[in-house]
Amino acid sequence: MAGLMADFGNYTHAIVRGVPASLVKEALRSVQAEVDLAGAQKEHEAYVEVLKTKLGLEVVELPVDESLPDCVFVEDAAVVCGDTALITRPGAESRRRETELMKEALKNLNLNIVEMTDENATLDGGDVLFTGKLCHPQSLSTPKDYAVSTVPVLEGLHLKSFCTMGGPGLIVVGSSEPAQKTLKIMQQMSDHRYDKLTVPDDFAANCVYMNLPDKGHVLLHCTTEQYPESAKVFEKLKDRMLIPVSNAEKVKVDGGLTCCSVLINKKANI
Ligand code: CIR
Repeated sequence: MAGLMADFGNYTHAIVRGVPASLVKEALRSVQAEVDLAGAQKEHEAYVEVLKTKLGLEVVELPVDESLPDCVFVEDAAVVCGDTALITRPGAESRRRETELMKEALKNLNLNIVEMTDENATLDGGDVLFTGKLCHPQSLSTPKDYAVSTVPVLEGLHLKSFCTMGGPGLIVVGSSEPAQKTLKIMQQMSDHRYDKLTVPDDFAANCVYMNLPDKGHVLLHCTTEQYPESAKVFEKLKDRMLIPVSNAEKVKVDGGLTCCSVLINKKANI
């Protein structure tokens, strides 16, 4: 774990997958909403462009599969910690096959693959928050060699829908009561002390932190158009390269910024 902590936020590769047309009608969602396909594809392309061009990550793009309406949300198919990748067993039956190409891609990147063998267990990557010190999954069985603490998610789809890392030791969390309560439980369960940054909108707490050798601290966060009050909070973080990224369409099917990539540090296992 010590090596992982030193490398927190350091990534060389990202795995992404495009937006299928089937997302519009068939992607799972907690609230009925009309998704504009072209808009969703455009904002996803802009997201991938940030990873590739602005940040210089090596991006592996998996082919879109129309039979998997939620396949753009690759985060849920795997949890990568250092040179080990856990292939998940997503809770939604309709999402289970998303792991097939993800597993191949992670194998091709020479990561050690761990699979969930318990047919009764389910896990979505969006439920696992790696803090650099400890893993906080929403539930259930993860490989034994990770230090984990389990937290109940009182509201919202995934743990990371309202709670992510904004930097080493800094947890970004939404201001709703359930979000704050979840964080409190997380802190009570952990020996580590975290700083907290509260943003007014729960979904805006879903941001992506990186620490890249030639860029320093980087934060992909919500745009002013989408969440004006939360964007103001991020804009105060002067020591980071701040990159506002829109997900106005994908959020209609509960997709946040972390959901659209699996980030990997290949330097860990050259
Ligand atoms: C779902 O409901 O499963 C997808 N429509 C959205 C998944 C978003 N993933 C995430 O928060 N990690």
